[in-house]
Amino acid sequence: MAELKKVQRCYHCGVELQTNDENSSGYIRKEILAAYPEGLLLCDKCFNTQRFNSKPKEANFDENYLEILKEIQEKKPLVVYVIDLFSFEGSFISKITEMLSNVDVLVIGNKRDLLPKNVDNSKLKEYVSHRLRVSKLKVLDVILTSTNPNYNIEEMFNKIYELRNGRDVYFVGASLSGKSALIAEFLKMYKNQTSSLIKTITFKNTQLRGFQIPIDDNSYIFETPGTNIDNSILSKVERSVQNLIIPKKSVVEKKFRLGKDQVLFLGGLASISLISDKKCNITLYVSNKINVLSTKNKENIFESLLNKNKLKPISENLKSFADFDVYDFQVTEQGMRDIGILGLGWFKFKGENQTFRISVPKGVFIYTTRSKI
Ligand SMILES: Nc1nc2c(ncn2[C@@H]2O[C@H](COP(=O)(O)OP(=O)(O)OP(=O)(O)O)[C@@H](O)[C@H]2O)c(=O)[nH]1
Ligand SMILES: [Mg+2]
Repeated sequence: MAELKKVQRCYHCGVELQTNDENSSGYIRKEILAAYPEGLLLCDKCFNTQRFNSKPKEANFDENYLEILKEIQEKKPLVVYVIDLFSFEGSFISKITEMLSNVDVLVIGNKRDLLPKNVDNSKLKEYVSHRLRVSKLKVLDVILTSTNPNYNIEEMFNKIYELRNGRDVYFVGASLSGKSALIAEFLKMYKNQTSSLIKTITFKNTQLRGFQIPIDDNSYIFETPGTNIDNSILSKVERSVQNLIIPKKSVVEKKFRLGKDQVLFLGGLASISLISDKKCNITLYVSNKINVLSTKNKENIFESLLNKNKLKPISENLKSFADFDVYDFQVTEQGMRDIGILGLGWFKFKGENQTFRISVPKGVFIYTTRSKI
């Protein structure tokens, strides 16, 4: 009689599993297949797209951008590193900071207007400077700025002229950090006293374009294109939701006392809960357009609140809890700490060996640092 042999297929997409070709459909590693001969298995592709909950990843960036960094390494200009103070950690892509490590850097902490007014500017500057030095950048100075309304713009340009010492100046920084807005403000005060014109250029060996502004007959300010932040929540939601997530004015601090079995929903975009026993105070910094709902944690709570229209804003891309990565953060450090969700905001608390459980849309970066403010 013919022998029946079961074909092993992916539990999610149904494709036949195979262990030979990583680049063809149905691939699964030999060891996994061997370890679970009778298991319900997923092919690699489904594992990565459906269940994947790996370590938070750095953003990918356009490899062309490395060519601009090489140019900077060769020319040793003054680099003006623009950082969005509200979405600070998005600026630290290790390959980029590594390539800037031998260059003079003036750090601009932009969007100061989005942080509460009562925040101590000198402590904030110290924090920013420390964070960049940890990333091995050669920080000459830090200036906090805003273009909305204008704050310290003139100081920034005086500082650039002082520090550049006849050299070119490169504006560098993540997309949306405010490079173009700062340069637009600068151009309002700028008088071209050279024989060259302001023009857009294509950077050497790339298709990347930016502005070139003459400062004297031998040197220029270059505006480089921003590096993409594909691990920010902004890259995971639709335009209308992005508009609610990006604060338009100073964020209002929100204080909560979290107990075990309680969960905070930041709209339908993320959640924070406490796993450890001892109650804990947290202060949350997110756009004022995000409704924060505090509720008792129970099974299927996300779907249940979603169906009852209790969460605002929500995204078309986040319809079930399977669309989220879930992380447990066991806090081992003492003192004031932040846990942040890139692009969305962060919360501050006192480190006391707590464990927080955070859920974020798949692929969104989360981090913990010493408290910023
Ligand atoms: N609240 C606030 N918003 C700002 C500030 N500076 C810029 N923005 C806003 O942030 C967004 C991005 O600013 P851009 O100047 O286009 O940023 P960029 O760094 O040039 O971005 P790329 O060109 O993508 O690299 C815009 O919506 C600006 O209006 C600021 O100081 N405060
Ligand atoms: Mg720009």
